[in-house]
Amino acid sequence: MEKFPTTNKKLIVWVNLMAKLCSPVRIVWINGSEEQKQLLENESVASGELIRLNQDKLPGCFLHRTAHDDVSRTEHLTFICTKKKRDAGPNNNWMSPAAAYRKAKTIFLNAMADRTMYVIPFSMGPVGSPFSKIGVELTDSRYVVLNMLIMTRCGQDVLKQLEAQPLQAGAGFTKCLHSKAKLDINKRMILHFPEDNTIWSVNSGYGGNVLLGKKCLSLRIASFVAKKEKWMAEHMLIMGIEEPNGHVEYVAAAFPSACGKTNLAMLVPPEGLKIKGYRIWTVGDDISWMRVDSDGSLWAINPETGFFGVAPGTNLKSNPNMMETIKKNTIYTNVLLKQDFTVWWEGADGEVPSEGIDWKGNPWKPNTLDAGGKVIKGAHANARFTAPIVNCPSASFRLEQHHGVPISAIIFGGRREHVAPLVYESFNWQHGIFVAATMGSELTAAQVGKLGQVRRDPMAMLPFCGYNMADYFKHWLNMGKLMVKPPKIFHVNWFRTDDSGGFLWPGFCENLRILEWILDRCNNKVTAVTTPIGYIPKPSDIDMTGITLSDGVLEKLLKVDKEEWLGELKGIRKFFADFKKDLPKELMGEYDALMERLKKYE
Ligand code: OXD
Ligand code: MN
Repeated sequence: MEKFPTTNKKLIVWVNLMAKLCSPVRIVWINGSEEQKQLLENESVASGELIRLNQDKLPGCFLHRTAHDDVSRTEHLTFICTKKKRDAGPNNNWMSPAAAYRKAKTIFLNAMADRTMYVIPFSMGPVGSPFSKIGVELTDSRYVVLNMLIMTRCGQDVLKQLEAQPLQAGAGFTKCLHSKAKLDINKRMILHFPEDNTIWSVNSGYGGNVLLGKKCLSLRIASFVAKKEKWMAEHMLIMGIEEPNGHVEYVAAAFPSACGKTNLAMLVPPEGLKIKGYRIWTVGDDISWMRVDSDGSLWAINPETGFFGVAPGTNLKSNPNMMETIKKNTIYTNVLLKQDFTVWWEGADGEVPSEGIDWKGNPWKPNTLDAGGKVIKGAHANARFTAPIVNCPSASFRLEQHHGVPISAIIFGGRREHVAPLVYESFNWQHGIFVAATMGSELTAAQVGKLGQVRRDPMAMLPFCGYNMADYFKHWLNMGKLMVKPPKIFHVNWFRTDDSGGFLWPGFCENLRILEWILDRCNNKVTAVTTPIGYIPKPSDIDMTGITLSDGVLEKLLKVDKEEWLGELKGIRKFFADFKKDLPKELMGEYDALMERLKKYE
C-alpha cells in the first residue's frame, strides 16, 4: 500500500479502492499550502485549463472555459439513490443504490488512466466546530481542486481533525468521487447515496455538479443527515444587519435562483438609512446550516468560505461589494476575455468592449449574429466567479465562530408580478412553514414553460432537498418544537408590477427598508395590520427617507387581493396533491384556515 499522510484506516482503504477503480497514474494529497496551490495554478496554465489574467489589474485571477454543453447544473441527471423510492420523494429523480453503483462503475472504470487523482480533505464549516462536517473529494480536475481551495477549508488541518474525531454518531466523512471522464453529456451522472454518505459525479466539469462540498454535500446529503441529527441544512443567505445603536441582528433568507440572493447578502445601505447608522455584514450568500443551541435559539453558520456567483448582471449598482470582492484571487468561468487580459460580461460596468474572446474561445465583437440571427453573447448567461469571502468588504467578523450567529428572522421570497405583497409576516412558526412550503416564482422569458406560470419551490429547496419533501416539511414542524423562541418567518416579493408591467418597488439597496421593518417586528417595536395571509406593515412604518414613490404605490405593493389569493389556493392544492398521504396534516390544516379567513375578508 502506498504511504498516505493519514492514519485514518477508513480513508486509506477507501482511497485505495477508488484508485483501483479509476486507475490514476498517481495520487496527490491536497495539503492546503500556498506552494501546492501555486504549483497547481502553474500546471493548469501550462495544460490550458486556466488562462492567467492581467496580474496588475486582477492579481491572483484566472479564467477557465468549460465544455460548451457543460455550463450549468443538470437536474435531470441528478439522482437520489435510496433503498426505497418513497424516501427520495416526488421531488427527486431516483435510482436504486445497486443500479446506480453498477452503472456508474462502468463509467469510472479506468477513467483516470492518464491523469492524477487529487485527494481533497475538506471541512464544511470551521474546522472542529460542532456544526461542521468533513468530506473528502477525489477528483481528476485541477480546476476542481483550485475552486475547492476557495470554497472550503481544505488540507492537513482537516485530516488532523478527522483523526481526532471521537467515534460518535455524525463523525466520519462524506466520500465524494468525481471524474471529468470524457465530459460526455450522455454519460453524465450526479449521484447521491445519503444512506452511504457518498456522492459520485462523473462526466461534468461544471461547478454545481463537481464542487461536491457545495450543493451535493452541504444541501442534498446534509439535509438528509440534518433530519436524523435534528438540525437544518438550508438554501439560504445569512446576513447581519447592524442597527443604529451598534447591535447586529442576523437573518437568513431563501429565494429561488435569479431573485437576488447574493446581492441582498451584501447590500450597501441607501443614503437615507446609512446616515441613520445601518450597516450590513455578510455571513453567506447560498447555504445556511442551523442548529438549536443551548439557549434554545436557532444559530446558523455558512459552511462555505467562498462565493460561486453569477457574473452577468453583476455591476456597481447591483452589487458594489461583489465588484470589490472579485478583484483578486478569483477564478472566472465562461466570461469574455478582453484584449488586456481582463474580463467582461453582459451587464458589467463601463463600455462594451469593441472586441475580445468569447466564452467559447472564439473571437468576438459586439452585436454579431449567429446563424440563427441571435446576438452572440460574450459571456455565457451562467458565467461564474469563484471568490473568497474574506475579500468581501462586508464580510462578517463572525465567519470563524464555531457556533455561528443567532437568527432573529427567516425570510422567504419569490418573483411574483401579482398576488404576494411586498412583505408579510406569518402568524406563527407552523403558518410560516405553510408560507414557505407554498412559495414559488413566476416563469420569466428566460425559462422553459408558460410565461407567468407559477413554479412552486418550497423553501427554495426543490432541487436540493436530498429526501422526500413531505418528510422535510415534517422536519421543519418538529424543529419549531425544539426552540424556545423560534425566529419569526416572513415572505417578501420585490417584483410586484403595475398594469403596464413596470416594477412598483425600486429593489436593490432599497430592500433594506423592508428588512428594517422585519427587525422592528422581531423586536416588538411596531404593530401591524392583520390580513388573511398574515401581518402586513402600516405604510407609515416603512422608512422612506430619501426616496419617493408615487401616491398610492406603497398601498398597491401591500395590497392583499381576495380573488387573487383564492386563485392561488387552487394552485397550492394541486401542488400539495403530489405528496399524497405523506403531506403533514398541519399543512392541509393551514390551507383550510387560510381559505376560511379569505372567505370572510372584504
Ligand atoms: C446556485 C444555484 O448556483 O442555486 O447557487 O443554482
Ligand atoms: Mn444556490
